[in-house]
Amino acid sequence: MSEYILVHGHRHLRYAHDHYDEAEMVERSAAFYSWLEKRRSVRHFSDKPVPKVIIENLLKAASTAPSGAHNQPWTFCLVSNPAIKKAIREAGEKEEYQSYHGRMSQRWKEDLAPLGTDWNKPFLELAPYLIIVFKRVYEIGEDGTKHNNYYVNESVGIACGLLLAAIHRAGLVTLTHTPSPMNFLSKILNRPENERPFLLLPVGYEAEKVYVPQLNRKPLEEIAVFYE
Ligand code: IYR
Repeated sequence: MSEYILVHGHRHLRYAHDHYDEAEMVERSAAFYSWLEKRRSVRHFSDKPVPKVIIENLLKAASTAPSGAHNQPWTFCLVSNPAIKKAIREAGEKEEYQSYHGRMSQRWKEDLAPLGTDWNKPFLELAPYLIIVFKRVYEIGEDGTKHNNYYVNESVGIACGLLLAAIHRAGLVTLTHTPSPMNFLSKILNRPENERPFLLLPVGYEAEKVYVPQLNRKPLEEIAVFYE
């Protein structure tokens, strides 16, 4: 049993993080940045299968995210079943068709033009796995009372960020797909009332000879303000 103290009656374990000399910290942080910098949203997938254990590891990594009161307010649904993927694609494309043909403003469509997106979403069937992330807005106690979770969007957003990094680290690709409205996912996956769809991530290998939009990331001067 590791060393512990009691804080208001709750056990706190001794914790020591890894340390490096400053030169190594500079090197490690720079290397991590240049590796993350290579991550891109990819919209064209291969149907090459991905071992399930890899997907399980990705989810375990995502679920290390901090969350409000450590409520861990997320459920990850993994879809590899072709019939369910087809149902998701059909329902999703129906919504997207309506979005691209009326619900989205002209300005929005112009803003998306460089990304080359449209209502067609073949990746929903091609990618070997779809990860559908649900946020758990509340939990139901044993006596049937509802308890709201804390900072649900922030918590689930952070978990999704870690998931993106884990997918990149494994050598796989994804994109953050947010069909709108998303409630068809609750229906198809038969999710309970306390869960709401948050994000859909197709996961797999990129198609052969794939292209991604040319884009620039804002430089540090535009994203950070130092108060020294
Ligand atoms: N949900 C649509 C539209 C879309 C919206 C944004 I903001 C994007 O960055 C990309 C797409 C779709 O998935 O095509």
